[in-house]
Amino acid sequence: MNHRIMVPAAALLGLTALGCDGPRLTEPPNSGSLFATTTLALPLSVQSILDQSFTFPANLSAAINECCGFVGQTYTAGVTGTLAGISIEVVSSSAFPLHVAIHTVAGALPTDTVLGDVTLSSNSSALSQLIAFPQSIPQVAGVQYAIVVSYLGAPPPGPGQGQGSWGGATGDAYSGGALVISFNGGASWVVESPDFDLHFQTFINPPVVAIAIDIKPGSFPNSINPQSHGVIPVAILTNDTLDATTVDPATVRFGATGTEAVAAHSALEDVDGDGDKDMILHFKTQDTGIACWATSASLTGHTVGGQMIKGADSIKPVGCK
Ligand SMILES: [Ca+2]
Ligand SMILES: [Ca+2]
Ligand SMILES: [Ca+2]
Repeated sequence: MNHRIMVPAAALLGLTALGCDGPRLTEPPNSGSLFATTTLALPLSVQSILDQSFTFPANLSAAINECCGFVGQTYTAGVTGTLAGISIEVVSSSAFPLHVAIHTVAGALPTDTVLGDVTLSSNSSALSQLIAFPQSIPQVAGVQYAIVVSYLGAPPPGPGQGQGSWGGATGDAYSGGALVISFNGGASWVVESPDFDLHFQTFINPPVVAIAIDIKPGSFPNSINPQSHGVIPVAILTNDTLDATTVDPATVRFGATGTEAVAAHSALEDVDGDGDKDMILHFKTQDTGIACWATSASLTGHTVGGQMIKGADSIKPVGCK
């Protein structure tokens, strides 16, 4: 088989011309025109988790804009949530910016449905850089998606028109997807070889499950003196959407926004008397950031399985001067 875009990585770093049949329509762009310092490295939010990751071994690269203007890698989401971002391994000396899109996949090939896309301020991107998208991109565990790259404004693809290369490996080292290429601007796609995969990572923000909490169980209104040096008891109630015994108490925060106080103490008991165990936690009032004008307080955390949870309850500040 003639592998049209794959060459050993060492050779590809110099954008060695590859066996393409397309006409060479224009001269290569001025490689002296470099982009400003890339600014796409963004901090991941604390809740983001690394989902799919294929970064090793490295023995192949795919030339972008050589045979094909569009090069992609499909992947299978491992967890459900929204895409916090991706990373890819593309090196380039192109004068054109790299465009990155997430497509849906049908029959192992990208469709023309773009869930989100972004044009980088750079011609390249490293695995250490998070590429975030302005759109909220849903990810469903077990479903395939595709990362598709191209060079915006580059001359038509053809021999010598390679603008960059995306590192990867042979041997089907990533089983959840494959390298895909399009010879016709994304109108149709082919899997170059089921053995070929390109390096990438995906990061997911898990969905947050709304939970029921009861500040000061057994009493209402939930009077809190923000100047108190005592503790506030808060119950996480077990219901149809949450087994409170699965909450990791070390991850729980409570206060004005739900990010403030860590629990000074936690225990499992049937707080509301409905026969199932709930979690009762105590928080130092002075750690909660609750102000005299507050009308509610929030609790966040996650289960031992990584599920994010969030709940709120009303409060009535007292003792304020
Ligand atoms: Ca594969
Ligand atoms: Ca209460
Ligand atoms: Ca209960």
